[in-house]
Amino acid sequence: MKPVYYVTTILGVGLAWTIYASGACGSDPKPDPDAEPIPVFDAAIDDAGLPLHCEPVSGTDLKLQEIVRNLVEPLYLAAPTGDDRLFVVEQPGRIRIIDDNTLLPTPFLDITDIVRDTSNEQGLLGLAFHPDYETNGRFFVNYTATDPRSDTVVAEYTVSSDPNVANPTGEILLTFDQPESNHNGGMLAFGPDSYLYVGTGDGGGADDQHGPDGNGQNLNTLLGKMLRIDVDGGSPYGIPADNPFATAGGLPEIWAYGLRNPWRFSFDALTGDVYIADVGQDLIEEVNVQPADAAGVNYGWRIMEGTDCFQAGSCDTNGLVQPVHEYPHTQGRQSITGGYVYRGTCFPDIQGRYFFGDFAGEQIYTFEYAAGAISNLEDITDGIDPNSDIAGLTSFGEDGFGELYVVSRNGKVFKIVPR
Ligand SMILES: [Ca+2]
Ligand SMILES: [Ca+2]
Repeated sequence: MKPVYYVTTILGVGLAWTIYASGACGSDPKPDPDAEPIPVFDAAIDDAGLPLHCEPVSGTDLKLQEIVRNLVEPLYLAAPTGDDRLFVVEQPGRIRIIDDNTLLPTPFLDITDIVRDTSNEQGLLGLAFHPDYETNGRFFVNYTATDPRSDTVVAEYTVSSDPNVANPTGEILLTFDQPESNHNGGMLAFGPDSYLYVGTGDGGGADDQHGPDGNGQNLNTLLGKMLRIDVDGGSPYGIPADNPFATAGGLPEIWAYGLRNPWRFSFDALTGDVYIADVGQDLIEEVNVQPADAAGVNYGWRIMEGTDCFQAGSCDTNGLVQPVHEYPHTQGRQSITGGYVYRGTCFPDIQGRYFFGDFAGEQIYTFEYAAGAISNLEDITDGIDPNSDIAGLTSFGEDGFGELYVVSRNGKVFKIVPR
């Protein structure tokens, strides 16, 4: 059954997610017997005698190859380093495993009973595997909770003796109040420093309306921030000593601030640079890039939306970091979905290109970044197979070998491959 999509304008236009999947609740989670599996690469051998993940394929013209369909509102994909499986987050509260291009029927984790997803931007929103997952089996999730109702929770879980099934009960690391149902951020990722980074939205509503100066610029709230915590020290976590407000000036978890809804961010696996795609209000979507060690960066919201002053003709931009790329709400675009810098080995000709898209417009773009500027901005949407049928580009994903995927809210996962 094909879900029906329609546009709504709850709380005005320009909110992070304004497309509802009305048919999503009725989607059939069973694998589609008609789905064409992609061919499994013949394993080649590298110089050290180890099997390579793939045989390198040349080419810069790209397309999307469908891997699976019939997931329920998928919104993220990840994998432990070096793991052949793909782990897909379903918004209602499940993590599903794709193994050899097949969706396993039993979820890796099912926490739908404690996840609240009654609003469009709520649910199980993020997943990160510990850098040493292979030996310690630890992973982390970010969700909006049934109790306390709608609060954000970051929790730790572990794998069971069955590698395809997690232990059902986790430990809550961090929880904070959400004043509105939207702008919950939710992204989790480990940085090159092995600390866990948490993207939080400004709390929601519109115009960062809470508090006299909004939440983005308020250093005494975790909302509108990038947090950075040490899950290997302290209980339930530690504060890295070089966090900018570790001892004074703001909440110690804060790494960066001035963010509206950094729905997706990632680290370049080669350079360590962090790429933060921040969803705009009514006008501008933006991508920010900073060195991994840039602490205490102010990304500007709500003083600025992109490179415009927000709600005023002029503003004090002193000390605010400007995006490296921005685009207006044209061509149906209104909610950026950040992706990854490609550092895989299967497709060497696209090394170093950053992929991103838009949830509403469903276009896909790439650019390259160096020394504060981008180059070779390219719209690769035309290369997408029209039958690929992206409807709600919720996320990009990176597998255990650096290969990239696209996650569509209509239940499909695609791999990015040369045409
Ligand atoms: Ca919220
Ligand atoms: Ca900004």
